[in-house]
Amino acid sequence: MHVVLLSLALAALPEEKAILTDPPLVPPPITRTTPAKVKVELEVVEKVMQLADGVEYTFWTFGGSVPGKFIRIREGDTVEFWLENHPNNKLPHNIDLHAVTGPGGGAASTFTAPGHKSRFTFQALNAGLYIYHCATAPVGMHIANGMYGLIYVQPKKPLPKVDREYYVVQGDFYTDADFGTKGLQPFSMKRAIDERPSYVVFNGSALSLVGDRALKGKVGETVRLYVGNGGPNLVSSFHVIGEIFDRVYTEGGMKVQENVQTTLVPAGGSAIVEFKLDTDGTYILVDHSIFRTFNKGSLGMMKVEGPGNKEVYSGKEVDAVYLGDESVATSLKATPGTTAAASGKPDGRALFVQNCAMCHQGEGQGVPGVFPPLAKSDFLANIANNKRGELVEYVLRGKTGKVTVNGVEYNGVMTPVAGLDDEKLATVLTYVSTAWGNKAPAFTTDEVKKLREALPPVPAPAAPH
Ligand code: HEC
Ligand SMILES: [Cu+2]
Repeated sequence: MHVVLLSLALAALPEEKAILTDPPLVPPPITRTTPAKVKVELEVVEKVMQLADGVEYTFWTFGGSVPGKFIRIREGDTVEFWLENHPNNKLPHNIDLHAVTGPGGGAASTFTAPGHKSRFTFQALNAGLYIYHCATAPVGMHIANGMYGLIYVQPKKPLPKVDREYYVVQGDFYTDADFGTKGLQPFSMKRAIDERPSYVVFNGSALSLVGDRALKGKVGETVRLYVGNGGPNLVSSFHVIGEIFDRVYTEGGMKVQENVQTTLVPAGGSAIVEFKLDTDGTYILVDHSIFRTFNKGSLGMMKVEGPGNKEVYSGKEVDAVYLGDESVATSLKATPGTTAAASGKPDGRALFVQNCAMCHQGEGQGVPGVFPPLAKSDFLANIANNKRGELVEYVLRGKTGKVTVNGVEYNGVMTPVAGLDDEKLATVLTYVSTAWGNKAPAFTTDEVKKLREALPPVPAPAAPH
């Protein structure tokens, strides 16, 4: 009796085909108020794409993109799911949808060889935002190659309307070569097992959400991000620099948390975040495990067009010289460890480590793109030989603007170094001029004294306006 009723009910459901979208787009909200039978067709494609600028990788994908296509259905829908494995592919694949109630989330029922397709049917019992992923052995490798995406089971009572919805999924990638090594990079099982990714990116590439591909918005609009983390290993501390999430549906469920700075997105998990665009500018999506952002690619952008709101955010209002507290500067002069005990004379290496190495690094090698090298620097050689007063000025007054060192341009800020008397300054300048094979003449205390006296006067602090 029950069986008959059930099949009658199934037969009565209206049928439709799900709209699937590539990241960062999300299918339109479902406006139906009753369940339907929804057909989803997802094709597995193995293909080479860019992991970063000039870096190629053979991705395995659900629908040709990483993450795979966004699937949107409604709570209570019956889903007829088709997995198609393209005949040009080399491997069998399957799919485990976390939105599925049933063994393996569909994995065993969808195991499909190249040139075949499989079908299974499930009922979407629980609303929420769910990861789907391949679960074919070696599972970690299939996920690491990009086989994940999001399926949103829209609640019967849908979330409030917003102006824009986007789709962003983080993933970690494992190549033998370090970040940025050009060319086609093979997967490294060793690094994957060690959980030492060379890339951590949004939407399958360090380039996916930057420049022309940045997410877009306008002041006054509301935005909802469907955020996922494919892993396979890392947990994401998802943050948007310059925004506060007005609402977060933590872990992609139904509970709302308000006013969140950073939300944790587990591997194989999700979050829905919402915020209003209150003023203009570029907002940066990051994993706040921040070396991943600056050194492994987890950086995306959202460009918000004006008119800006100066009451919400003024922009820079004052840029004045700040001389600090004289007593602090004086106490710094007595910093221990900068004087070699035996001779009483300051030690150049120690002074360098204490005053310069935090930026220019321990062997004067610098940090690419940020701090220029002092070791074998043609720029340093030039000023230490010919413009010795300028070098004194750099250390005492700081240095901004462009400098070109060994053909590479830097445009950073060197802050003034406090607490160096003439003897110590001479010692540290001698050290950097002669260490690591550098060949500029040494600085004497007398010379530094004269150069210091010859410096232009410090401009009076500009009055704040
Ligand atoms: C807070 C970080 C920082 C500290 C500390 C620092 N520098 Fe620099 N330094 C920089 C940056 C950044 C530049 C590039 C400035 C620019 O782009 O205008 C620079 C540039 C230089 C240059 C010219 C470029 C080159 O590589 O030859 C010299 C020389 C130099 N610093 C010497 C020193 C010495 C000596 C000390 C210690 C007494 C020191 N710096 C401390 C950040 C720092
Ligand atoms: Cu697979």
